[in-house]
Amino acid sequence: MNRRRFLISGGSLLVSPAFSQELAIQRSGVPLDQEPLGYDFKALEPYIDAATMEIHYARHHAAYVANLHKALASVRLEAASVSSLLKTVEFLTPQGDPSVLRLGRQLGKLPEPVKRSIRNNGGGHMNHTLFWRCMAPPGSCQAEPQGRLAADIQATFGGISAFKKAFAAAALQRFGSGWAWLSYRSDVGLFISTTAGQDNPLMKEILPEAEYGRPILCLDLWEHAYYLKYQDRRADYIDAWWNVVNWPRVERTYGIVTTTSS
Ligand code: MN3
Repeated sequence: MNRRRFLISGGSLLVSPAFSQELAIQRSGVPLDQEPLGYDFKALEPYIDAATMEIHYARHHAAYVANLHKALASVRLEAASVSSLLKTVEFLTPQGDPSVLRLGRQLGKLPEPVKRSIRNNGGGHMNHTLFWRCMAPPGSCQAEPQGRLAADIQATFGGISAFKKAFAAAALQRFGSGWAWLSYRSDVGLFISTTAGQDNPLMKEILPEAEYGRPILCLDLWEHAYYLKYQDRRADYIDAWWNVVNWPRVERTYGIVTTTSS
């Protein structure tokens, strides 16, 4: 019996109500509108300040959503979710081959500025949704991963401290705006990567193969995510951010991505 089959058949421990609910969310994709934030703007203090959270969620993220809707409306395009839209992301680039999916064919024919807007704003909307989901008020949950995720982080990176160090190093090396990710792919297991702008590891067709995967944890590296409190001190922001990572949620997402196909 291979590992995946074992996890499915032996996975009764994984099926908590939160897991089932998040599996349903994962299957339906990221909706086209903003989810309510699961905590108050001030809840991540003192590590992420309330003003930054409010501006980030209610203005930056909201603007990505509004601009995505504007782009879709300008060409009368309808999509079930931002996930379904970004599955066809190859059609949002000049080299996209418009021959496979109906939505893809439609996207392939759109004017370049609309395509660019869908990639940037759709990516921005999806990335921020994942980002809010993987944070929680400090002290509200365990401070380190447990169980299988902890074991796999140990096996892959040599432990949680070594993982944090490698993740921070990657995040510091990303020049300008972008994101840092911990993702999973069945043939490589866990890996760290970064993306530019609002791209993400699900954008298979436009990323180098080594960077494609299913994200379980992400960190916003745009200055708007930390400048008010940390100014140019990105390293301090990253250090502080570990205090608000929602490890139980990240573990459940890991459970989902390692036991379901994408
Ligand atoms: Mn942001």
